[in-house]
Amino acid sequence: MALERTLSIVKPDAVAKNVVGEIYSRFEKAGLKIAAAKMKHLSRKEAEGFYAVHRERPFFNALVEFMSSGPVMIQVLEGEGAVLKNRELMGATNPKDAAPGTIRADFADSIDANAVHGSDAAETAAVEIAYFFPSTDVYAR
Ligand code: RTP
Ligand code: MG
Repeated sequence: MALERTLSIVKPDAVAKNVVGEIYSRFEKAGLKIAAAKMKHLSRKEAEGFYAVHRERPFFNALVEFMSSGPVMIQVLEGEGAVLKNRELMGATNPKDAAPGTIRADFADSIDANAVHGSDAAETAAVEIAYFFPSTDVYAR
């Protein structure tokens, strides 16, 4: 497996629930290292730009509304197979389908308020990381 980086976001619902530390702990226990991090309240425009691939989808407005409803924690995770490893830790998009012990099973309330975002491939990870962090703000771990 290759050393990878992936973009992770703790969404507004999970920040509001005060479980950022519990979620970070799961990353660390799985061997993922935090290579960059910041808290940010996304504007509508920033949320639209980030989720631009979904702009034609019926849920786009709700998604943008939710992602700009409160501060999020944005981090770059680094480790062996980081993209897939993070997706496994997150669980399925809809918490009803998420495997027990995953972040979404434990902290998400609905398919909209689903606690975390994670890049879905190495290529999208590179684009998403650059959307939020200049390369000088990402640290090799
Ligand atoms: P994310 O991008 O946030 O990590 O989530 P994901 O890969 O698991 O799911 P994706 O298909 O990329 O969808 C992005 C977010 O849009 C919302 N969604 N709603 N109502 C629906 O059918 C629906 N489908 C997706 C979810 O909040 C999902 O996280
Ligand atoms: Mg996605």
